[in-house]
Amino acid sequence: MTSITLAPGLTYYPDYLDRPAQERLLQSLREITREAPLFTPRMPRTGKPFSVRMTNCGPLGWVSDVEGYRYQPVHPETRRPWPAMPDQVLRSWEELSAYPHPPDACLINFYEPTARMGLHQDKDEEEFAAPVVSLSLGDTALFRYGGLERKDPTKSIRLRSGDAIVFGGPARLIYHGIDRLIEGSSDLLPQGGRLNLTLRKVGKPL
Ligand code: MD6
Ligand code: FE
Repeated sequence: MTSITLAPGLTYYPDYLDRPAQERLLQSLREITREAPLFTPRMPRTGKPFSVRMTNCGPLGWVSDVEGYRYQPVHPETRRPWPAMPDQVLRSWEELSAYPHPPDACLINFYEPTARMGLHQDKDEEEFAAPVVSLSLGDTALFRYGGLERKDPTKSIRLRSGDAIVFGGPARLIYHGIDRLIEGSSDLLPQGGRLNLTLRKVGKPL
């Protein structure tokens, strides 16, 4: 397994999932989105829709609407519990997180070719001792990351299908976002676009 340290706590694993593993994960995600359809999150206060659609698996899911950002145990539209996390996802967490408890949330982001995600920090969790583990499938994305303050200088890397990144330790709260996709860069998703999974430990361990 190749790992590249991009900054203290920020590790990049190019080609972490080989093509058969990517196809298995995609199949699991198809089953998850049948149970828990992709929804369009909205910005707190303004209600402006995100360009990315989302769903979740695992005990908790991240949602955003006019009321704010939060984790909750049910889908915001169906009101049903989120589907279980696939074993493959749990194994990736065990391999990459160096954290002794399982994740309790896996956010699934789906990008159409023109979708993007503005610079943000992942800070709605209680347990910052656990990293966030990210897996990418489908079209290549330009991923931007900076420092602990929004104004800090940024760098960008391309995240390709099968790549993993881990945000932990001093990088756990750095700003990051997706500038754009490179359309047609992967043939994994028949209609194009990109899927990103972020695995998190939300609550403090018991
Ligand atoms: C994405 N990723 O790759 C968006 N957050 O589509 C994230 O927002 C992210 O990749 C925390 C840690 C790793 C990430
Ligand atoms: Fe994030």
